[in-house]
Amino acid sequence: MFHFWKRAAGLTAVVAFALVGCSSTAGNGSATAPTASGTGSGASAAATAGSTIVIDNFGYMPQSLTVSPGQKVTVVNKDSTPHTLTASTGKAFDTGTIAAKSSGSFTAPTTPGSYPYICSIHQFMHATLVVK
Ligand SMILES: [Cu+2]
Repeated sequence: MFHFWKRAAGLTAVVAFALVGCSSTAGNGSATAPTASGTGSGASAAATAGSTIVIDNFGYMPQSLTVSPGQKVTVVNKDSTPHTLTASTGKAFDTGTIAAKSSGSFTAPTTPGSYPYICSIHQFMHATLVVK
């Protein structure tokens, strides 16, 4: 009888541990605070954007860059992973692979318009080049 009670108590402890594990995971999932850090320097980044696109942490900055027709655009890859900057349609422009911690460039299309682009290696990365 004593042994049975001891086993039951052990099982209860395991279940309680599992529940704690679940609830702490849910707590982490709902905490969205860490994304706030990038927005503070937005004003200064826009002021110096010019015709340079920066790739940092699997994202393009700025998300929309306006350039003149045929303008040269420099692309700086700050990640430790190779990336490309490739027009989504029509092959209007393509930097080819830009090595980690390196930079590349491309020439903007001469036809005004809005050109979405992606990284051909990580196709979830996307932003837009506006020519006008
Ligand atoms: Cu990439």
